[in-house]
Amino acid sequence: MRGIQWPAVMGIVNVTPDSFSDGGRFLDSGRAVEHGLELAAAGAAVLDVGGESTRPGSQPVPAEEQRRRVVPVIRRLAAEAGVPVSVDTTDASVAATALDAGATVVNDITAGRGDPAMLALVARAGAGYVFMHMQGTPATMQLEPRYDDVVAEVGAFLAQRREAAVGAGIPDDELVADPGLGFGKTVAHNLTLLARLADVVAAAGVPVLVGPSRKGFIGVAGGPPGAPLPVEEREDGTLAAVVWALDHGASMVRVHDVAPAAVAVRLLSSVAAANPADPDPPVSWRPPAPPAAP
Ligand code: PMM
Repeated sequence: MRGIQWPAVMGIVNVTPDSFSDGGRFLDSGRAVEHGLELAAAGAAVLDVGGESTRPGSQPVPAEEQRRRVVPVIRRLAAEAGVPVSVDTTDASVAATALDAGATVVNDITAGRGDPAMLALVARAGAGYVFMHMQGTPATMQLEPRYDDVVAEVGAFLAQRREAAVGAGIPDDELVADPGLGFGKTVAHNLTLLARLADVVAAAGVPVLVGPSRKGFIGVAGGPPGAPLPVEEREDGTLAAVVWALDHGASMVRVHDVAPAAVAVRLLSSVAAANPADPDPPVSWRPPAPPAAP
């Protein structure tokens, strides 16, 4: 994803009636635009606009309806927000219209498996591409998630989808990989992926995005035993997960509440800069490698 300074915060703009934490709040396009502008002012480096809820049990939203929701919002945010706009969709026809309206990044939770036209479209458009791991589909993914080794399987999947994306013509520097917290994973799977995030980053081979914001495992792991926090009380836990992820190699975090995450990015970047001799700095803060000699 070119032109992004790492690590970066992706701000979530859900133009949906039913997303799990903010469904219905920004369905009106004027309110969604206002919200996106606020997130950009709070420090979002990218605004991710979606018109389809992917909460567990949700059903696909027809492309026409997704377009109706996201295109006016993307058009205005691309013109006014001063930061890149991404479209959160698995449908290449929605992505194409969004790119025409000014989006420059596609966030695809199926990593190109949902629509065979997606990778070629992104390559042709020269857009950035976030590709995510998901076991199953949103309709079924939380019924019985199973892995022998969640870190190895998610890492291998991301490496394989990176190859598919590069093979389709998307260059490595446009790619961002995402282990897909909450997408076909138990609480234990999500915690293991965070605990061993450095292994996921190493397997992916491109910058990694982590999206813990307000998800169920934050409520379970962050609440008292047996009393998970409700969705409106998961902001502190989200920030804790953001700090952990940034300190273990994440290059981007996707959040609803941008301001605290932006503070975390600045603070941790300052801490890392205070020890330039650190032999093992977080991956995302390593200076870019110098260009190879001709
Ligand atoms: N989570 C949601 C939606 N889209 N995209 C990526 N790349 N990573 C995520 O973790 C992710 C996503 C679900 O959360 P939301 O409905 O609040 O946006």
